[in-house]
Amino acid sequence: MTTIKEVLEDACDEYFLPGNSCCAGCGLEIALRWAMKALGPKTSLVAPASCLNVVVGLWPKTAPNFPFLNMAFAAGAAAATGLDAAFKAKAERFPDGPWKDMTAMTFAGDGGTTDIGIQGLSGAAERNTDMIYVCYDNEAYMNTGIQRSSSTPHGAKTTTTPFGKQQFKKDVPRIMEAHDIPYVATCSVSEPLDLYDKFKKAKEIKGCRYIHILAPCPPGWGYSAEDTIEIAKLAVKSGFWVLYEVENGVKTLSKPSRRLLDPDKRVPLIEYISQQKRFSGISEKTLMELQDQIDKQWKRLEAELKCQEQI
Ligand SMILES: Cc1ncc(C[n+]2csc(CCOP(=O)(O)OP(=O)(O)O)c2C)c(N)n1
Ligand code: SF4
Ligand SMILES: [Mg+2]
Repeated sequence: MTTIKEVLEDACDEYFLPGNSCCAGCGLEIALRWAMKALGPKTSLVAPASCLNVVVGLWPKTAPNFPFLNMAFAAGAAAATGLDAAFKAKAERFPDGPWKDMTAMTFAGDGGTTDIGIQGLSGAAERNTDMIYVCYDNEAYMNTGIQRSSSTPHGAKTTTTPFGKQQFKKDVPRIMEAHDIPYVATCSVSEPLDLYDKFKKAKEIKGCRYIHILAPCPPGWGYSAEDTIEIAKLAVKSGFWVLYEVENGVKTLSKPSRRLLDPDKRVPLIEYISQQKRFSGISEKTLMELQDQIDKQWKRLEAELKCQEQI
């Protein structure tokens, strides 16, 4: 894994600039800052309707120091498809122009990915469009006042699930895996070096790449801004959020999650849940259902990894 010293030497430039209007402790900001450090300025970003459109601010004081395109809510993947086609056509026509080796990337929220954007995303994946699609997952529609999305976890309160969400979180990385695209990865903002390495790797791969980042949101989840990293760490350590990569169909657990195949190594889920107001008053029954779902996800992972070894 890249070390922090190497990042400071090789990627000290900042592309998502400070002074933006993210809330203090915003997971999205950390995710984008580190992703851009890995990708560099020859990246053109598509942002469907989300907090990201707003936090970048107004020209001439905008935070992104790279090409940035605000897009309609459902059109994230379609817009990156168009950008990629345009870059390739321009690069062929003007070989000395700036379009060669541009990366088209969508950076969408969970609402823009797991709900309204999934049709366009699935289409782009089926075509193996040469782009990176990122979902920063704060587990609700934060920009419009904390409404539930299909990525909101079971038991979490939002303004549209005031007694806790009944359904379970949709597993979109697994859906993307089923598209047989060259690269799928999950990340957490609490593991920035892991995130950095995954984006570096994704940059070198051709075809459709999908990266799903857990990006906690202090006002939406109900915790203090200074606790973002701790909360994101607990999501990983409790086994709630698994870090892995799938490269050409081969799945590997990433280092922070590897030892958690042993259930005794996972910290109790309640340590993660109890720090967030959105889970306040959660019943024993709901907590057990959530735990069951997490255990099931690990059992399935274990079976998949064993099956791979046998092939
Ligand atoms: C078609 C359409 N419906 C609704 C909206 C209003 N809207 C803007 S941002 C947003 C929430 C986006 O949620 P998510 O993708 O999770 O990003 P986040 O706000 O959490 O960063 C909504 C509903 C819109 N812009 N377009
Ligand atoms: S509401 Fe949440 S995701 Fe949006 S800017 Fe604030 S912390 Fe970030
Ligand atoms: Mg969201």
